[in-house]
Amino acid sequence: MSQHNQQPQPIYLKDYQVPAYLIEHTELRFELDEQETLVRATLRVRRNPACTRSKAALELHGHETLELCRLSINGEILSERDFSRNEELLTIPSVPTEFTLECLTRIHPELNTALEGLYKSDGMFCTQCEAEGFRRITFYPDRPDVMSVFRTRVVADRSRYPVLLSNGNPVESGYEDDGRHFVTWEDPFPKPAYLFALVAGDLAVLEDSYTTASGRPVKLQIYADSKDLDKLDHAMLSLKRAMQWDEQVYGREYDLDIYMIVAVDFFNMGAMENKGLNIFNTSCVLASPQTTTDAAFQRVEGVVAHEYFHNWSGNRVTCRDWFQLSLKEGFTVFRDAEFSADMNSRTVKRIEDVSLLRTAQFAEDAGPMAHPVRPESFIEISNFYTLTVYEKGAEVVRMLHTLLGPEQFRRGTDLYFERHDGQAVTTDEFVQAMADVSGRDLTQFKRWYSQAGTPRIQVSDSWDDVAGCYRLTFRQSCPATPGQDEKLPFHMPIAYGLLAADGRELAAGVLELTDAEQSFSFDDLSERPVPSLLRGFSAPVKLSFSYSDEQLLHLLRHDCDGFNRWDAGQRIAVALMQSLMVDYRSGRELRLPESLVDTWRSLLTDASLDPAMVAHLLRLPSEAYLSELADVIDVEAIHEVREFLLKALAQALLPEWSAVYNRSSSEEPYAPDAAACARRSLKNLSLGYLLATGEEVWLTLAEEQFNNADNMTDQQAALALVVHSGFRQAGERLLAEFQAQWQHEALVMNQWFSIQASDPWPGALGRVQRLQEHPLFDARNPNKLRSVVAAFCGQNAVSFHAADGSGYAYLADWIIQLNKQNPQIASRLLTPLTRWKRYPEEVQLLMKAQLARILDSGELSRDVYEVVSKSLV
Ligand code: 0A1
Ligand code: ZN
Repeated sequence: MSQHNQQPQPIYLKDYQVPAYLIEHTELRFELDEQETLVRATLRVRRNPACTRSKAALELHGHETLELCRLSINGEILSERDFSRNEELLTIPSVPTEFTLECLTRIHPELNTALEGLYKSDGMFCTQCEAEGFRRITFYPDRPDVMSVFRTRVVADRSRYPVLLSNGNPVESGYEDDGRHFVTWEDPFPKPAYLFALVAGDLAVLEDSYTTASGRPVKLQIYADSKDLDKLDHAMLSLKRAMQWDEQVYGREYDLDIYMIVAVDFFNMGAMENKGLNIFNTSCVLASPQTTTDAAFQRVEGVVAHEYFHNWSGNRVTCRDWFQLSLKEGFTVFRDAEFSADMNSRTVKRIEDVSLLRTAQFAEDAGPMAHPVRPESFIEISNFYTLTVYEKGAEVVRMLHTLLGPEQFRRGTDLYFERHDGQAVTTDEFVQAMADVSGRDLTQFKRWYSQAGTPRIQVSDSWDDVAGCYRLTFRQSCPATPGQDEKLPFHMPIAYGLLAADGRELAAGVLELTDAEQSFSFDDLSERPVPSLLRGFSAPVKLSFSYSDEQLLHLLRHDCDGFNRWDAGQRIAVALMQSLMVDYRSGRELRLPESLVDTWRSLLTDASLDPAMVAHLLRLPSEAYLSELADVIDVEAIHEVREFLLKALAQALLPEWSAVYNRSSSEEPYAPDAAACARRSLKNLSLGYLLATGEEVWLTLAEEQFNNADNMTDQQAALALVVHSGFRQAGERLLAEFQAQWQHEALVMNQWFSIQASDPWPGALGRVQRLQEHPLFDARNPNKLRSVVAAFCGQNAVSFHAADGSGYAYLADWIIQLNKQNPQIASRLLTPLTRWKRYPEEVQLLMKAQLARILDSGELSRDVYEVVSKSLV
């Protein structure tokens, strides 16, 4: 903890220096014990020949909670005079050029509520070392450009911890005294400390095997609590698919004899790619039709693949420093998105990813924590595991893929992996590999890594009837972001098509924007076309073009780019909702235009359309997206207008919704394939509209679905829709039944919490406070906090933004409590408060007052201090 009168200082990319010492070999011995774990580290240290600083001291990172028991160099014990220690570093001023350092430390896993370093999750020991957790285990150069071979012996009580795991291959096992046993693991691949992992527990395992393209057998193991052994098949299947996909699409094989995944219940994030031993939040690995929704099934598939892909994009080639985080994360998100697109529907995956980007990432880019994909400075690196680094970073890689084309892109990744295998590098090296294979100058393109903010593209067109010439003019700009007032133009691909009146495509391709203003002409056209711009969302920008309603309808009907068809529908709905918001604010009666009803009717009744696509086309833009688009966010108007439209469309198209519901209800038993998921998605969308009418018949239908469902997607959808549609008594009844049925399934109960926390019915804050008293709520478990606190503050806008400011005070209370207990979670939960500038002035005051209260609440962690202080600027 750092007091804010001695404010934590930022670290700058420009100050990077190569490490003065390298660790050739790391030998660890853990004697695990809840209260007092002993860690003996034996490091073979050598001066770095690349370091030009003479007389550099040896600097080892060490968290303030580490208890140093003994420190020796080449067997000589060091006295207190030989080294110094502060809150972060242990410094030994004078050391030989090559030596063995031995360090004995004592740590306290059971007191570790931050869930970084070594901690206990229920009855097991596990670790989380990215980004800077290893320094909570032992003194070490905890930076990703120090890569070492590890040999780890884990010693623990045999009966309570029969399974002992670490990275690499098991090489030795046996018994020690007092009923303890040990296993020794050796990882032949040099790695940074952030990829170290250890697990000890009484775990069940699902085993399988995979033979790589070159014929090497790999043992696959997924470990979990024995009660969850029946929920591991989907993760195993996903893992094998991911292994095969990476061989086929990137030519990358797995490199160890064993690949292990462990499911833990207490975890700050989704999962972690530790070499050969991934550790997963249970929410990202467990799946069964009875307990898991379709969306969660897909998330498991995506996260399993993501962590597997890191073995090359992250582990074999890693980051030089944490400013380069997107080198591994942006690239790996791009890889997992393409994998999911290949396994399921490409268009649907793109729609989902762009929706997230345009709501949450665009909001981040417009907020006080806006930063480039490669940040220039940070106070706490944990605050930079962001949508910008991950999702926008993936968009940057996608743009390279679009600009170079798939073949050149693949040659670029081959060169990158080959050139840098075993190294810790920067995003420049990644782009250089792409430049080298393509012969292109990507200097301007690199601005995507250094400039923050979402570019705006204004497009206008003109038509010369006589010459048959159509002209598109693009103007690009980018708003100022913290520390960056002026932006230079970006280099970006604009995928496009030109459509004739009968829907034919007159031209299509990719335009490359490089200038602030740029025009493109298309000659010899027989008619003035309708432009389909930014197909597939080919660049992460806000593009505006003054489309007429007719043009948008034309795109909605005829565009061969599925993403842009959906986007045309979104543009129609957004424009309507924005004009209804004006009516709402001036007290005018809200009306549903007949033209929209006709369009929707034609989509609903066209049985030839892909149900997944229809489900997305007919889902109204979310409150979060409308908020992101607003100049000043009017939470109430957004909510009321969306509710109005939902009800009006429900009434106007009642027979159609009912027919679609029946058409998409299947007698067939549950299957998790893409077609069945799409059908369920459309069915549950229809159910939502039917319930929006408020009529009892549809409530009966929903209750039937709830009672008879053979899968969690249908049961949970029915529950959430009944609860959120204002059927209070029925909602209570179903919630009670659901609880009785699922109280022993933690992940299902998280959904039960979250459905209630996001229920906008008046009195939400009181209900949420009561939920926190529930015996299954546990404030130390991040999944529970996300289900209750984050769901209330992030998915229940009308309640969180209650006019009396009670929602803001509630969140601030949590932040103050969690600041000490789990700084990473505290800082993440804080996000909604940081967006105060987007609201009307009186709201701003209330939000800022709570941020100030947090700042004044005493000792703040670096995590919380950074976000609060930057938000108040
Ligand atoms: N590298 C992981 C993300 C991750 C980062 C930090 C963590 O603990 C604080 C945990 C996981 C990934 O991209 O999946
Ligand atoms: Zn990752």
